[in-house]
Amino acid sequence: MLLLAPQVYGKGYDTSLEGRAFVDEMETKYGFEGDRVKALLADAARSDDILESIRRPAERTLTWGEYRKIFIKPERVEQGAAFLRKHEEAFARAEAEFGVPATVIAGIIGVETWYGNYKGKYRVLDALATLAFDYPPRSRFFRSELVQYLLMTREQGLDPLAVKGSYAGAMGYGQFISSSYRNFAIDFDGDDIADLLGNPVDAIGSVANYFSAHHWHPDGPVAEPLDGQLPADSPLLTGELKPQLTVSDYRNAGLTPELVDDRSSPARAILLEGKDGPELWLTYHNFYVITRYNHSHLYAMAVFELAGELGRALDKHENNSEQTQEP
Ligand SMILES: [Ca+2]
Repeated sequence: MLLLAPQVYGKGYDTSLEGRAFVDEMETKYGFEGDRVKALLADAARSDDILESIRRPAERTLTWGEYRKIFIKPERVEQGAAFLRKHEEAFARAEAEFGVPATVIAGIIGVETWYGNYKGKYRVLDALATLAFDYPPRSRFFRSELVQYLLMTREQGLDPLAVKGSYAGAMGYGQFISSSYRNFAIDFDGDDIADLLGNPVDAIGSVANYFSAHHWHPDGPVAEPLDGQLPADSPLLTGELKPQLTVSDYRNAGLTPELVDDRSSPARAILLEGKDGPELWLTYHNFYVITRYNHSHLYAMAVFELAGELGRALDKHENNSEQTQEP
């Protein structure tokens, strides 16, 4: 009896079963030319680098102490302060319009791309095709992002072969994924184009818009360090990113947060492995909002701390300018 060899459809994503179904969907559901989508998939290259990166994100392999060191360093603070001063008007407008502090917006762009200096080295098409068709654990999500990417590049008049981004297909100053680009990118400099790839002003407005849409509370607290400790298995260290307890629960356990008077405010304590040992923090609603950008409390803490450093750097700069202006 002959054993049937597994059917081979060729090497490119255009000839695999999933690829052909994708082409059909783009044609029938979204009105793309089938041959055009097929050609794009034929051009898309599978990348082992990308598969390796998605399996080992820094947020899951590093301690807070190690993670913090990457993002909170003098050069990143100095360049961030310069970025804030350079785009002062756009930051002020974003703050006024969306209620999101300039330093938090700059903190995001600083952590994501070092203020636009590293926007990613992979072709977004390669990243999304690789993860959509060769990474089963998240193929649904990335297949959907690949659909969104083709829609986004069509809407924005971009060449889908040309855009570069991260290993996960995130693009531009704020590393928006395709669905976020379509939902939250705004034109913020008045030229009617929402360009997050090359226009820092549009990126500043769009990051603020993203936070506002995810219910950032203007003037709300983000996080504060707590004196005292909790055992690692304490029920007060809840697992979910969204706060499940309140300030009251933590006060009742003898902890003394100071930022919030309202005891019914949602809060979540987190225990971090810092460079000098364990750090206990109480995080609030706005900290959770930062995790809507990247689902990691280490990420949110890095943005929060960088924002704090940027605020101090700006104050210092202002004080120095005032002193030099004195007669
Ligand atoms: Ca624009």
